[in-house]
Amino acid sequence: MPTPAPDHPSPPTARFAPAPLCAATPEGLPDHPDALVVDGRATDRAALLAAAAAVAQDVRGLPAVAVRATASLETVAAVLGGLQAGVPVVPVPPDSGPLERAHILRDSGAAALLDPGFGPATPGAWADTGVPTLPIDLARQAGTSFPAPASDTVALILYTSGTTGAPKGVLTTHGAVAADLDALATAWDWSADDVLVHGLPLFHIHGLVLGVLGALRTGSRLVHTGRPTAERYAAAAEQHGGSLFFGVPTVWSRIADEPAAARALRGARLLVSGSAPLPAPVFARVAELTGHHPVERYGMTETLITVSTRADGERPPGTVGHPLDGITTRLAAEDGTPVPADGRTIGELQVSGPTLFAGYLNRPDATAAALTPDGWFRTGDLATVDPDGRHRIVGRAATDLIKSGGFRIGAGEVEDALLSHPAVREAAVVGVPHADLGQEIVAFVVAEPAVTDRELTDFVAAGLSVHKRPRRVVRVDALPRNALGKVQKKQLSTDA
Ligand code: MLC
Ligand code: AMP
Repeated sequence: MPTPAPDHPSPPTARFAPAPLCAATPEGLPDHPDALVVDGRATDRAALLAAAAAVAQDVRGLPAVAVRATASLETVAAVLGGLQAGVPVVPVPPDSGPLERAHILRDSGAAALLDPGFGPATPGAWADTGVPTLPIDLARQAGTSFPAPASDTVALILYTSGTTGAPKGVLTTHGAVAADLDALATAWDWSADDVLVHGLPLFHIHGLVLGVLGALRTGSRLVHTGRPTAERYAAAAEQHGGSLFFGVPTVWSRIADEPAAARALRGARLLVSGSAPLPAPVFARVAELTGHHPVERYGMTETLITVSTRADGERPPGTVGHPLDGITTRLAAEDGTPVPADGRTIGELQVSGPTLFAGYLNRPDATAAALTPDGWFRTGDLATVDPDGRHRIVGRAATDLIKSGGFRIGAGEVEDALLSHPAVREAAVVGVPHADLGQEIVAFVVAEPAVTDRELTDFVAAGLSVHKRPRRVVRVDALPRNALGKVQKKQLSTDA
């Protein structure tokens, strides 16, 4: 393994009092014509705030508002508008198919859908949903200011997969987001001097909470590259002076495969990886090409980011560092008893602190199951903690939660989608280790021979969303089952 270059010291930072989530500018921070650049379009903060205020006027008083969350300035204005109005925002993946979006819209109780593509001459992309569609027009600006919502007001309802069933809505409050962003700003020395670059989707916490609300709260400029490609990250470094780069491990792996693009990040201040484990070889290659040890941080939709290495600390590969300010962690054995922090003994990571969710919407059963009797969140991730407090994530307790390209996918949800195809009699979905995606979704099916693999993957992509599609389909005559009829996934082999 090549020797990574030394970590870079952090420069002095321009810290302003953090902006409330609903404001786009920390007090006293000068505006900038390119404060936010999303997929090549730029805005200053004042114009963004005024466009968001116009959205806020439209949605004020609604129980929740959905956003077709394309990677666009309109999505940013829509989310900010909902936050200003104190209305829970439900970001919906723009590629979500009818099954998934119908569930999200129904379950969240969204009374309107903000659609970046909707206008006088263009029908909304999802006019069929039965939820009234509203436009997001950046040219429509309002000067209204709204009182900052209380910290226990729900800011976002983010849908995330469990092992079975449809995705659950995670209730995330203004206070939780603010606490997390402030703790991250401290850990990463993240300030108004930074230019944040990423191209992650705007419907999960990585791209939206950290990648948009984080930039607004700290006052750093944001360059969203539309897509998270190596070339676009390199271009953002060169054209915009990007200093802070976010990516999931798949993005860092692809950057490591493009040496010229990777070298363009040498002038950055901090590279951050998260949402899935960063393989040690990718860490080493990124370090060699860019001169930076990536920061690795760990989190979940339900807890936000809770553990991270730091800008001013060591960043050895394979560790996610220490709990953020305000967060406490512990390891528990299967029977709930404490596991020693000896760097060797594996336990389930449990977390506590101000960044935790306020529960799953409409799912008190699932909320209760996710919490211990004394109120800690059971992450379901297996970890070790060494005597110095360094955390290492070593796996997941449930094999039916798949992480592919940084997306969390429930095996059960994909199986249900496959089983709704008339040619499929049985289906079992697993995550198989994959060099680029971390895990690849593989579907074992008992199906009519006439249906093609492509038809089945397209069926899932169209009904759920593109990233939930199996990348491989394996035909079997029958699924291996135990005496009780339960599928034995460990016996499924992709070797053939
Ligand atoms: C392929 N495509 C299809 C298709 N097959 N379209 C329709 N039907 C099919 N059957 C199209 C797609 O629409 C897309 O088109 C193109 O093919 C590429 O899609 P892909 O192959 O799925 O993309 P891929 O290259 O694999 O994406 C890699 C990636 C992506 C890294 C860019 O996985 C990604 O964005 N990951 C980020 C996930 C993330 O943000 N997770 C954070 C969760 S929060 P087109 O036209 O669009 O190219 C979290 C907590 C924490 O985890 O700690 O952060
Ligand atoms: P999500 O709910 O999409 O937010 O996914 C959360 C899951 O991503 C966690 O439970 C972990 O399994 C995984 N994860 C996030 N960050 C890391 C990391 N740095 N290392 C390993 N796994 C991670």
